[in-house]
This record gives sequence, structure tokens and C-alpha cells, in this order.
Amino acid sequence: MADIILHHYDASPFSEKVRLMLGIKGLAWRSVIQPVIMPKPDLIPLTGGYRRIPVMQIGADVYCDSQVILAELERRYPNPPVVRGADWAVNLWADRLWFQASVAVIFAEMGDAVPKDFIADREKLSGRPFDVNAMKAAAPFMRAQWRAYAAWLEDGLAAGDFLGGATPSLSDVAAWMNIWWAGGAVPKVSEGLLAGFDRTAAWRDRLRAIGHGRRSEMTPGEAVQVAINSAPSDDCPGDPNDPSGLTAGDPVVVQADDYGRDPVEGVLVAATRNRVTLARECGELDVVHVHFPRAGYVLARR
Ligand SMILES: N[C@@H](CCC(=O)N[C@@H](CS)C(=O)NCC(=O)O)C(=O)O
Repeated sequence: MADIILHHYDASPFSEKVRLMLGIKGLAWRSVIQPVIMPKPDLIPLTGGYRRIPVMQIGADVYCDSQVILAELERRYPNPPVVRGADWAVNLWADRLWFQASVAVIFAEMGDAVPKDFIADREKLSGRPFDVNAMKAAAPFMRAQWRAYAAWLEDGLAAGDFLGGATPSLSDVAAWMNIWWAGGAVPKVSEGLLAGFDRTAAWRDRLRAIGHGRRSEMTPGEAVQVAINSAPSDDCPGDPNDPSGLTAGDPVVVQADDYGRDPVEGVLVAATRNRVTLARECGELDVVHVHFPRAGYVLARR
């Protein structure tokens, strides 16, 4: 099987979910470090416009968003099993509600030290002002939200070493992102918000000990060459009951429904219950298949 290539950067919390999943599965993977802000000249040709991180690439298949990345890793490498129960719903909560609380808590603390070009980039990404004073004003409320979310984790760990029982599950991976990010970026604040949460502290040590699998570096240019020299894999059939009414071959556009809404255009390969796949012909790259989650993304005819 072709190499797993993860386009990421070390400080990226959403990438940390994928790195932990690679650790749980014990996989070897290639690490491609992408820029923290635009431009991303060796990423955009692969995705067709999607700029967020992480992106996973396997040959000429490109997976945008940690949700579809984690699902594809589970599909290709089912052992040990990681996804169970209502894990995907927990994942979206940790990605959205908890992550937004983390953003406010972290940038209220360190926002004044953030470089201007980063702020300008993130304002463009979100379409809203990156207002550190507003984050500071909201911080007391957001810290309370953050601790309430962490308390669910603490309570969820009463029955076992991990949220899904005796072995790590996707819920652990999803929750880990927020604990990992706050712990690294604002350690004192995080310590206060987790005060008394002893099970969470022990769980954090257990997850940290899992590591990231076997990582080796690759340059962004090499990754583009891999896509040029590969053909996309076969995809599963579309959902015949899909409410969009779209069928394979239709010209479509996909975009995120939260932030980083850059539209990606292509030809529909398949729309399943939880994934949409587009074929894109892109100069030298010939055909790549770009995969997005359904939950959290808008799919429309062009
Ligand atoms: N829903 C996306 C969110 C990804 C996301 O927000 N990533 C951050 C980095 S952790 C990002 O792309 N920031 C802008 C950038 O890096 O250019 C996912 O699950 O992958």
C-alpha cells in the first residue's frame, strides 16, 4: 500500500488527533510540514483550494479534515479498532464546541504575543476580526465552559482507563486534542482548569505514552510528485438515498460550513452517508480524488 502522508505542522491541534490515531494503530507515516499561514503552494494543488490542516494523502487520494482522515485510517487499518458507539458525535463536539472554548481560553492568555501576519491570516480564515480584547472579556465564561467539558471527560473515565473502556477510542482521540493544546500552550491555566481531575491527569499520561507511530519526513514537493505518479483508489458506491439528489459525474462544489470555507470544485465520484469524493483534474497532477466529510460540509451542484 502507498505511504500515508500527513500534511501538518507540529503545533496544530487537529493534526495531533491524527498523530495520536497513527500511534494507536502503530503505523509508519510520512510527515510533510506545511506553512502555518497562507500561501501553501504545495498543498492547494492537491486539495483544489482547501487550506486547512491536517490533510492526509495516500497516493492520489487526498483527505481533507480530521473527521474523514480518522475514518479512512479506521477503514484501511481496522486493528486495533478505535471507533465505537456514538464516537463521531463526540468527535464533532470536541472539534467545534470544545475547540472554540480552547481558542478563547488560549488566545485570551497569549493573544498579545501573536504575530501580526498570523492574526491577519486567521481573520481571513474566519471572516471575523481576531479580537484579543473580546477574547479576554469572554475568557471567564469560556474557562468555565472548558472546565465543564473537561469534567465530562473526568466523569467518563470513572469506568475504565479510556472513554470507551479498556483501550483507546475515537472519543479519547477527540478529547485529547483540547487537553494537549491547552496543556502545551497555556500550561498554568490548563493546570488550574483541570484541578482535582486526577483521572484525567493519569489518562493524559497514558495517551502521551502511546506516541505517534513511526514518523519520517518528506518534503512538500516530494508529496506532490507522489500524487502525480499515482492513480486514485476505487471508491465505494454512493448512497442511493442521498438527500442531495446528486449523482456520480455531476459538476459540484464542496465547502466547509464553519470557517476556511474556500470552495473546492470537481466532478462527483460518490456521495455516501458520511463522505463526499470529488475528482479533480489539475494540470500536471492529472486526476486526484479529494475526500471530505458530509457532517460540517456543504455539497452543491455547480
Ligand atoms: N474541521 C477541521 C478543522 C481544521 C483546523 O481548523 N485546522 C487549523 C489548524 S489546527 C487550521 O487549519 N488553521 C489554519 C491553517 O493552518 O492554515 C478538521 O477537523 O481538520
